[in-house]
Amino acid sequence: MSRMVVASLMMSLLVIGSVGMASAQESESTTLQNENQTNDCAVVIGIDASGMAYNQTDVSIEVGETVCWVWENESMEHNVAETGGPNDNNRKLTGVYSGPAATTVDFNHTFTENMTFYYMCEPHVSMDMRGTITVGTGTPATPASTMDDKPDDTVPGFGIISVVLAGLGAVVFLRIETLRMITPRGSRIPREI
Ligand SMILES: [Cu+2]
Repeated sequence: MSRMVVASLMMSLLVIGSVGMASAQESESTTLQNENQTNDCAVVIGIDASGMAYNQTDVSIEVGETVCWVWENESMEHNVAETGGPNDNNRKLTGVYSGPAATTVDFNHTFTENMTFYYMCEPHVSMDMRGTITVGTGTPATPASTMDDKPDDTVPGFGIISVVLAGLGAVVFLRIETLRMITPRGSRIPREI
C-alpha cells in the first residue's frame, strides 16, 4: 500500500512541475506582445452638424490607444482642454491641451493608463461642449496595486521540496488514520509488560 502512495506522489510531482513551467513561459510571451503600441487613431472626433459640439461625446478605448481630434475650416473656433471632472469649467494647467481654439485642428493624444478623461472646448463650455474618454477600466476607485502576490518561481528546487514535504505529511496522516481504523474504539487496555 505504501508503495502505491509513493508512486502516486511521484506522478503528481511530475505533473505539477510541468504545468508550472508551461504557465511561466506563457505569461512571458503575453508581456512581450503588450509592449507593441501603434500611434494610429483608435477614434477620430470631429465637430457635429450644429457646429457647437463634438460629434462623439462619450468614447471608450483600450489602454495604449490614441484619440485624434480633427476638424477643418469650421465656422467657429474650437479646442480640446482637459478638465478635472464632468462639471468642471477650468482647464487643467498640466493637462492635455490642443492649444488655443482654432477653426482647423489636428490634435491627438495616446492614453497609457486606465482613466476617465474629461475635456471641454474652452470657448463653448458654457454651451456644454464637452467630451469624455473612458480608457480601459476608467479611473480606478482605489489606486491599483502594482505588487504581484504570486511567489517568484526563480528557484525551481524550492517548490519541489515543499511538495515532497507536503506529501510526506500526507503519508504520515494516512498511516495514523489507518491505525485508528484498525484499532477498535475503547480498547485502550494497557499493554502487558
Ligand atoms: Cu467649441
